[in-house]
Amino acid sequence: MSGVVVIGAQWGDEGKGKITDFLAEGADVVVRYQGGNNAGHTVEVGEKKYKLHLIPSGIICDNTQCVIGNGVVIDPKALFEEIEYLRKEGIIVDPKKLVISDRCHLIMPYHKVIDALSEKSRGKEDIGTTGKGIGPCYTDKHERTGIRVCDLLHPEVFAEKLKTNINIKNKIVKELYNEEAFNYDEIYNDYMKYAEMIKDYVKDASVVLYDAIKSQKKVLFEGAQGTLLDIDYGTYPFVTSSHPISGGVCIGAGVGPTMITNAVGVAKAYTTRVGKGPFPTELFDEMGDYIREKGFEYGTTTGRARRCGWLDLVILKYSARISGLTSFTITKIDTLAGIDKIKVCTGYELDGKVIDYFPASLEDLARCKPVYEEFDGWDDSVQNAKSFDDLHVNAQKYIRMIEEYTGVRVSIVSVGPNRNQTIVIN
Ligand code: 2SA
Ligand code: GDP
Ligand code: MG
Repeated sequence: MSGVVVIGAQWGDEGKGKITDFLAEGADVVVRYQGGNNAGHTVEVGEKKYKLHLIPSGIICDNTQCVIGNGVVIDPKALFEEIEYLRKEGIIVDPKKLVISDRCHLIMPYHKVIDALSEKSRGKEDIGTTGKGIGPCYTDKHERTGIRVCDLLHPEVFAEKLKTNINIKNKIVKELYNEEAFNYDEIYNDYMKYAEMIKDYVKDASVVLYDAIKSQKKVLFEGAQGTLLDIDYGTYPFVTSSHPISGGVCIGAGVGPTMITNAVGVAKAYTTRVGKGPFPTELFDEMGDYIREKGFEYGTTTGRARRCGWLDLVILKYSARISGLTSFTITKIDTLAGIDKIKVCTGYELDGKVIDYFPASLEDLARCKPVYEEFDGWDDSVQNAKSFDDLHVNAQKYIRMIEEYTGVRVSIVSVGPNRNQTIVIN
């Protein structure tokens, strides 16, 4: 049995899309299990660059089946725009290649409006969401008023649930925000068109995955966002509303924990974050700007500038524990090229003591001062390296240092955005 999960070990954008595509060549099925089109996963193959949001990165590989698990929230408009975009790029997307769980919750137009309004109402304390309606959709799921893909296929059920929701949402936006009401007929008609478009893709995805794993197929689970954006384990409340950690797979794809054999944590050689919230190793100086420009650190979905900082090993150790990581993939080694002295955070000083764990309380975290060690840098030659031994000796030391600190081996090093700029360490 072989189920492998690829997760983000930091605040997202670690290069999960690139690594999932790389590993997908040896996989039969690639699965998304949480999040929605807030994600932006980039895959570069040859001269082509693809940006994926909702569809698993395995779609680029010809013989890989893709599954959107029940834990994902689907904006049907965004889904069909992405399918259209991929088709224009010559990628086949049909019901044989893509399966969508009947249990996925639907992002509705009112979720996007409420996302924007609640961000506005938070003022300076806003979360910095992507504005895709993710939080309000998961809120309805847990409130038990959500509308699922299976409801779309039963128009009378959909109509009933939509009516109830519109009544509630209209009250909220009118009374609380003094905004325009939502129009039932408009939304109903649009979603009935989506029902027709989606119906052939819809299955009980958990059964598809169970059968695949039982018949010895290789299944890859592609996490979106990252550990520190997890609703339970992240920097709450500056998090997303789902479970990007490896444990999210069981709930978000409907597979048992015994079916997952490996968990790969993807981490950049430094740290980035987009949106608000604490970030202990953040750089506010020219070094931060250098990393942003060299690494082209701008949001794949929103285009927002990403905040940049040094590698934080406390975070990597935390991710390794929470997700039971069996290996790390370290990306963007090439971005740090040209920096003379590279700093790495090995602990936090909290009230006079050095700790090596990530505190739950943001108030404690705010008092943490990173403790740094300094490493000698390397040059641009790393982007042409084809093996670990080809890497500049200081880059090799950096990788070994990560393994030593976290106790988890590094199995892949990425030295550029392209699929062929990937080194496997045996
Ligand atoms: P949301 O929209 O409710 O999930 O936002 C809540 C927080 O989660 C963060 N978040 C992300 N962080 C990194 N990358 C994401 N995807 C895009 C990318 C982001 C973009 O690939 O670059 O383009 O801006 C992602 N999605 C959600 C978000 O910033 C909030 O901090
Ligand atoms: P994801 O959300 O984790 O899939 O990451 P994103 O696609 O949002 O952001 C990662 C960015 O870094 C993308 O533009 C990738 O093409 C790029 N990338 C991935 N790995 C590397 C690498 O090793 N070096 C460089 N220079 N870019 C990389
Ligand atoms: Mg991303």
